[in-house]
Amino acid sequence: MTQENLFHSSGKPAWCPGCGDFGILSSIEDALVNSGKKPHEVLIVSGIGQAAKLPHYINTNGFAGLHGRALPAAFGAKAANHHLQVLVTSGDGDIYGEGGNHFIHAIRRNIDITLIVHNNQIYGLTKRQASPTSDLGMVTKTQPNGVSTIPFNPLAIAITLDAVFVARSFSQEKAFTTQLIEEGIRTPGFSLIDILQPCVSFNTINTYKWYSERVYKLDSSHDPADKLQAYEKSSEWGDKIPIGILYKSARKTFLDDQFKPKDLPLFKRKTRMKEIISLINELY
Ligand SMILES: Cc1ncc(C[n+]2csc(CCOP(=O)(O)OP(=O)(O)O)c2C)c(N)n1
Ligand code: SF4
Repeated sequence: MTQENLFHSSGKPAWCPGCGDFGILSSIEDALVNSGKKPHEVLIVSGIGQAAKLPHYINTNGFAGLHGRALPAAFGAKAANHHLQVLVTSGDGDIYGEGGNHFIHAIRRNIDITLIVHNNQIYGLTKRQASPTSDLGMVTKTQPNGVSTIPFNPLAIAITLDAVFVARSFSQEKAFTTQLIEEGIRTPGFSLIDILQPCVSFNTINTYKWYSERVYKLDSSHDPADKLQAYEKSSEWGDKIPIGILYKSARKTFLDDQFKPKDLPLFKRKTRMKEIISLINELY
């Protein structure tokens, strides 16, 4: 980008030098510029963790929720103002672990939110405990004998639940990540972009080198409309890890029946206090 990025904030991120989170922040800024949105039209919601600090470092509206609760907060905001472009950025622990239940049901409802998960396969903020995506055998402070529970596969779950846009990227592939986020933003409904993000301080296994040696871009032989092919790709993990758009489908979003794009957002409508009080009295 040559011109000044409107979304760039002067705040200095409190991330370790070399952390993959920097690349993701920069890709989100570029994707938002390319989307044609203005900073006041965008809300970024997060939970708790290193990744979840991102809304502090970007020039948009921001909301830091409780641990694992970014998605319900984001849904509330989208329902109150359907004109807002709502993004969620958080870590694999926050979204797939503590927030796992919300992850599942937000996809089922097809809420129009772009979810960007910084997947470093570890709890970074709390200094190296296994996360739901840690590989089997990984030794951590809390798993001294190695992780023995099978990893959570967010892409396979999202495909099963017919998420409308399911993609994976690698934080070092900045331009590629930008494109995927942009497409996620443009897609109406629930988009998942899971981004492999090296944690240089606490994950000494899944490093830049480890990911670089394994990731490859899906080519035109992959058809994102083919659910079975998407499944196959979502389970490819080890010597080869595919990045790109794994799955795309189209269906109505949760709010499609409630609001038309031109409708006045809920928060601008007059509160009908009399009716609300009578409803409360009826239920009380
Ligand atoms: C209810 C609650 N439980 C546990 C914690 C402690 N905690 C803070 S961040 C975190 C995990 C963060 O991991 P992840 O989401 O992967 O983000 P990262 O720091 O790796 O970016 C945990 C367990 C908390 N803050 N609140
Ligand atoms: S601990 Fe890991 S995830 Fe957190 S800022 Fe440092 S490198 Fe990034």
